[in-house]
Amino acid sequence: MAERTLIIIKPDGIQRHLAGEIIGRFEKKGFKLVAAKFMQISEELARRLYAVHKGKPFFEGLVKYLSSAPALIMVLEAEGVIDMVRKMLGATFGYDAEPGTIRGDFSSSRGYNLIHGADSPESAEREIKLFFSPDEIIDYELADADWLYGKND
Ligand code: DAT
Ligand code: MG
Repeated sequence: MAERTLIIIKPDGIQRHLAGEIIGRFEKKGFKLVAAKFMQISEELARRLYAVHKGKPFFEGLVKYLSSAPALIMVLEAEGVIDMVRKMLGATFGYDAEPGTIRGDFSSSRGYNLIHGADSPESAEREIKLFFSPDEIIDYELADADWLYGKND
């Protein structure tokens, strides 16, 4: 099985009608969607997701933001997907994210940044477990996998 990562289109991404645009970028890149869930994240779950930031001045605001309205949570699969997704997200806030990245193209806020992506294999594993049970993650083949992931050797 190839590497997996967790992404969350946060409440501002849904409210601003950007979910399709964001998913489209990952689809066109060739990542395999293996799980998805649309839900309003509870405050408790938001606290667990962002546990590493507990105690920081922005923590309570961050928890409130993430749990304020529905979000779309997905698991994407591909070799190297964790780092590729992080590059596609751009820097943490849109005001200094590079154009061409999701945050750079669609956000200019210093608080709302549209999307979350796990930052390491350890984070990805922990975060996927917070949102999905094993039977909610679907193992299947993409018909164009050779073209998407071929190595020309
Ligand atoms: P990233 O989402 O790029 O991994 P992070 O893990 O450092 O960034 O922070 C998690 C979230 O916390 C981020 O998406 C938005 C919020 N955040 C981080 N730093 C912040 C700050 N200085 N002020 C307000 N919110 C902040
Ligand atoms: Mg982070």
